[in-house]
Amino acid sequence: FAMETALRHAIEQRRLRLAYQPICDLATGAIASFEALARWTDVDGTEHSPVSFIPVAEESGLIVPLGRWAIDEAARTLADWDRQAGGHCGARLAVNLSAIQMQRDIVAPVVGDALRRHGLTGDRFSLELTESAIVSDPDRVAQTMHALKALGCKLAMDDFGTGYSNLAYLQSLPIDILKIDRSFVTGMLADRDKVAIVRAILSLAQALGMQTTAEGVETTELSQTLAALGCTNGQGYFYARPLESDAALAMLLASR
Ligand code: G
Ligand code: G
Ligand code: MN
Ligand code: NA
Repeated sequence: FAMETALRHAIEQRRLRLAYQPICDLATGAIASFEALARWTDVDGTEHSPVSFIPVAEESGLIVPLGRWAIDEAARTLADWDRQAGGHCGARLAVNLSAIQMQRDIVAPVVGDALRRHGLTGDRFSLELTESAIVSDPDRVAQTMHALKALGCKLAMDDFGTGYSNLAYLQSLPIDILKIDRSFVTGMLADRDKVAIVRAILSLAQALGMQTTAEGVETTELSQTLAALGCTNGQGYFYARPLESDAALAMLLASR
């Protein structure tokens, strides 16, 4: 329970922060949006990875306050970036939603409140969810997704291709973006099976009228190959690592 207690205090004392990783148009390199990723530096200086603290948050129920904080913090940042840019800063922010958060919280009203509080329209946000959310409680998740769409938000399926669900949900749920999991992208230039999977995902997305984001774009060759295959956007170390807010805004302003 040591990590749970420390995480509870970190949330209460607002010691979590968000890092922002650009998602770029593969053809032009223009920044389309940033994914907001939770970061936690403990009081003793330890940097905890979300890979370890998000599961603790989910098991303990802390994912509800953590998730609410992330949504509000992302909206606050976007409003701040708009102020510093002297108008619409030109980017959208993507926030991750966990399956358990969607079961336990009323996510759409929470997003609506954050948008209102910070004077933002819903089209400035996208929400990333995983197939596990859909499997866990399909009716509730469908309702939440439609409510988020009614706010004007975009919806992205995260880590696409790695879940355990069937594909039927793709035709019934209002999904705008498929994020191709990094495991298919890493090493794809030397692996015809991976290329085949990426092609299949791209063709599925195109047929369903969805945009695509490739995760794990680490090289210029990957960005060019993915663009040539018709993938819309890319995210990865080739463009930038997750950045502190100031550095993310500087990159955005420099790219305009
Ligand atoms: O880049 P990074 O190590 O930060 O991300 C690791 C994992 O943690 C990713 O799967 C990411 O989706 C998840 N993650 C990061 N921040 C959040 C968050 O605020 N909420 C949820 N639910 N997951 C997050
Ligand atoms: O599950 P999700 O895709 O939200 O996870 C994002 C995670 O991927 C974060 O841990 C982030 O730091 C990491 N990440 C982002 N871009 C790259 C990349 O180009 N290569 C690798 N290896 N990891 C990346
Ligand atoms: Mn994500
Ligand atoms: Na994720």
